[in-house]
Amino acid sequence: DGYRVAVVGATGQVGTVMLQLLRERGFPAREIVPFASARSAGKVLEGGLTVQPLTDETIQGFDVAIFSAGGATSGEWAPKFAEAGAVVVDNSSKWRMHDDVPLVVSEVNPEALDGHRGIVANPNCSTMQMVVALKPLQEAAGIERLVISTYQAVSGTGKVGVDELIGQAKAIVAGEQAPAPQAYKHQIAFNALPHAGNFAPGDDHTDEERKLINETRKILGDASIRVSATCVRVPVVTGHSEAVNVETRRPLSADEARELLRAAPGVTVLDDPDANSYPLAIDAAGKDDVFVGRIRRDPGNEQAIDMWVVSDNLRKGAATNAVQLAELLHERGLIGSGARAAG
Ligand code: A2P
Ligand code: 11C
Repeated sequence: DGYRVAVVGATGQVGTVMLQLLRERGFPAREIVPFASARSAGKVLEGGLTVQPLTDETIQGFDVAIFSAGGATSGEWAPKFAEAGAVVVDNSSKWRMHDDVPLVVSEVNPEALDGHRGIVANPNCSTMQMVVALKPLQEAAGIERLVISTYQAVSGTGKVGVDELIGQAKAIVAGEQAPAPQAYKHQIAFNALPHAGNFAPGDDHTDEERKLINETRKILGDASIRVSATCVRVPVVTGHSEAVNVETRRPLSADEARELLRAAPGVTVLDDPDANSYPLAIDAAGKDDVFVGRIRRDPGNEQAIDMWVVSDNLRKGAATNAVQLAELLHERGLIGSGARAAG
């Protein structure tokens, strides 16, 4: 026995890791079915599974469906899977801010899953890793305000981002003209772009910055937290880094913050400046934890702490948390159409 599980977007960067984690972590599945676009239907994946197309027939009979195939696909197909009886864990931004959709990080607000009505949302990667590190500080001292600068890897954009960075870097190192930017507005190799995500018409913040502001408040359950965010794309393949200034509501020393973070689930503290020890994207890549270092008092604010937060954006930032949510749904008895909150 076990569940029948769909992975939608199974050929993508995040979907590939989802398939791997479902097996590695021993999720109780009797069958895992990969879905992708019609272009990939029939393709046989590593492990021998054949990619299915999304049709009204192929989506029947699932207990759980984990999506990472973009907002448009989730908008159309997540409700159909839910209607057909599956609980959907959706990694796109499509449903995150809907009032009746829980937005959940496994270490932070697992109880929010209890009210689900068929769709639960996985947060944006830059938000995800930050709130894992913020939760213990919030519990101890409350959070008044956050000032965040991100240094985001190109894999957050998808395979196109990775290909573009490598292609430009190779050309430049070989002394050739770099190929013109396509995934980004400007050259990403040997550069830093203050433009992660997209600007909606008339908005001076990118959608990535808006997600950091809005999703953080929803997950931490405190709409009064003030958030300032600047999201920057850097020529790193995997691993988002973030400089976070945390103003607490009650005093909290850097030592107390360090101890709280050492004890927090899903967090590894690497903080020994004398030994040049602090989290690095290349070390976090391939790991599931959120790494925190450079924990120190803000010299300009008695009640604020600065820290550096790094995690693998494809793992805890996406696939790992999605699989953890499926595990929590199982443990909490929330899979099966009888387990839904009344509409
Ligand atoms: P496909 O490989 O067939 O294009 P990434 O973010 O790494 O680019 O991956 C995106 C994932 O979403 C891929 O698995 C991709 O499938 C899938 N996908 C994209 N568009 C659709 C669609 N219209 N229907 C189903 N899956 C889609
Ligand atoms: C990035 N955070 O690094 C994005 C990728 O809302 O899930 C994920 C976008 C999202 O570009």
